[in-house]
Amino acid sequence: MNGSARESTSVAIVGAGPAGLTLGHILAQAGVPFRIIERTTREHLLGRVRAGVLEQGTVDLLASLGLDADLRRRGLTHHGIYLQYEGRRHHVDFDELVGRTVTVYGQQALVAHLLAEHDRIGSDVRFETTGMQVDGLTTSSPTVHYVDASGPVELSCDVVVGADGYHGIGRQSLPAASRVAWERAYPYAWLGILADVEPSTDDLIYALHRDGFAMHSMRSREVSRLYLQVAPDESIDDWSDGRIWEALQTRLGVDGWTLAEGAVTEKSITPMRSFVASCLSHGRLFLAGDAGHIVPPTGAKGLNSAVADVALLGRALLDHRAGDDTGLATYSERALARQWKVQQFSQWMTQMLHVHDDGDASERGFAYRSQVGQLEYVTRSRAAQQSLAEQYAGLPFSEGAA
Ligand code: RFL
Ligand code: PHB
Repeated sequence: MNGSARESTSVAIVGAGPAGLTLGHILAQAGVPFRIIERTTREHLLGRVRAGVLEQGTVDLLASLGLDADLRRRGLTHHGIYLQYEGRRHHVDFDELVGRTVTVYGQQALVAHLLAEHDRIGSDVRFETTGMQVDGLTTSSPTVHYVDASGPVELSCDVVVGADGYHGIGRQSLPAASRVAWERAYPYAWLGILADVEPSTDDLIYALHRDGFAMHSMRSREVSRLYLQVAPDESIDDWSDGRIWEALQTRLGVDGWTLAEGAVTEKSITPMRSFVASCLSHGRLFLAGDAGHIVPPTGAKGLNSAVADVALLGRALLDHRAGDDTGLATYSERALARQWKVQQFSQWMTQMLHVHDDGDASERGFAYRSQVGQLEYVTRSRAAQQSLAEQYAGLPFSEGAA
């Protein structure tokens, strides 16, 4: 680009979501130069309400980087989840079944903390960039082109990391042959709210109800997070706060328990999909997080998968700096081997807990009754519960190809 400022770094990270920000900290701690280039504003990043559950492996990685101070203070340790169907609620006790727990800590809080720590250590993070393009990926010195407030920039680097989410340019920069992906859209979406009210439960409740799935999560002792299965083309304008609470009361209700209501401070509808790219690398470009794979949120795996990817990639980048490229060469295969197990779990939880509206009355009845059968099996079989607990609490980050 004519007139571009020519700059250089070692690792160019596209995207300041959980994947990009965490990778930045792994590199910072090892003294590897990097730049994080983000399209949106800092305010937009800080305003996004998304995931809520951190696996033990995610918490451990953050702790190993010294990034767990806020998490320890504000995160809520959960020993299991409730599965609910046909008006009955059953506890699945992860701690007792597999000796592990999960931590409820909002992605919003995590991103805020990771950014604040980048500010504190003086990391190179650029916001509000446009015109992102990458080239020279199969050379030893690729270039990232973008425009920021100072004008066009030509950033040469050693490695480019596409941590830029599902809609980013990282995946689009793969050659056509490597861009093959497997995908599945679901015929429903999640309507999520944040409400200023003390959670009415100790552990998260996942409920199958004839009207559709509902979930009770939380962000703190004062803030509840709740979700409802809705049609994918549903308009949020058709869901008054009153209608939302009424649906939540119906779907989450069990005898002798009350769902406390409070002021709704945020509401949005999110479509659901499963998506896996066939390859997470091309030359010196590596994809991490939602850029390479998406899961429906029922298994609470998206954010955790992003962190699992950068744990592997960070290690591989440090080995690369030390002259060993084995980790980079096998990154895609290892990350995808773990990811397919996560995909299967997320799809299984989703299928088991959502109402399927397709087919005639007999097919719908068949689907619902076999889901109830599956939930009865899971809530009565220790082996099934152990399998659920092992996967929900999180497979090892090193879980990959043999
Ligand atoms: P992100 O968070 O999408 O960040 C990508 C960043 O890249 C930027 N970007 C660009 N920057 C520069 N140039 C470009 N051309 C760019 N294009 C894009 C974007 O602005 C953005 O800032 O991806 P990352 O880091 O891979 O993180 C993934 C997670 O955000 C995501 O998987 C989770 O939020 C998914 N998820 C959940 N995951 C869990 O592990 N546990 C949960 O409980 C959970 N619940 C959820 C969820 C996602 C949800 N929604 C809204 C999709 C619940 C919901 C409702
Ligand atoms: C959340 O708290 O936002 C949350 C929790 C569990 C999920 C999905 C989302 O499976």
